[in-house]
Amino acid sequence: MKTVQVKGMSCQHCVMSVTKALNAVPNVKDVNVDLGAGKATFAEAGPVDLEAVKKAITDAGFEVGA
Ligand SMILES: [Cu+2]
Repeated sequence: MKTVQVKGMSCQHCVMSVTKALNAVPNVKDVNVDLGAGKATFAEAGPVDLEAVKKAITDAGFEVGA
């Protein structure tokens, strides 16, 4: 599992947006977004481009933490 910090989520709608964005990235699966912790975890079905993950999150209107 990979974990990325997601900043800017405030409600369940944000969770859905981030989940949807991550699911659209190739080889990302089993996405789980934790609103309270401000984190998203996912499994990899193959090589996952982390830049694509970051772009998906920022394109959805959120920030990726370090
Ligand atoms: Cu929200």
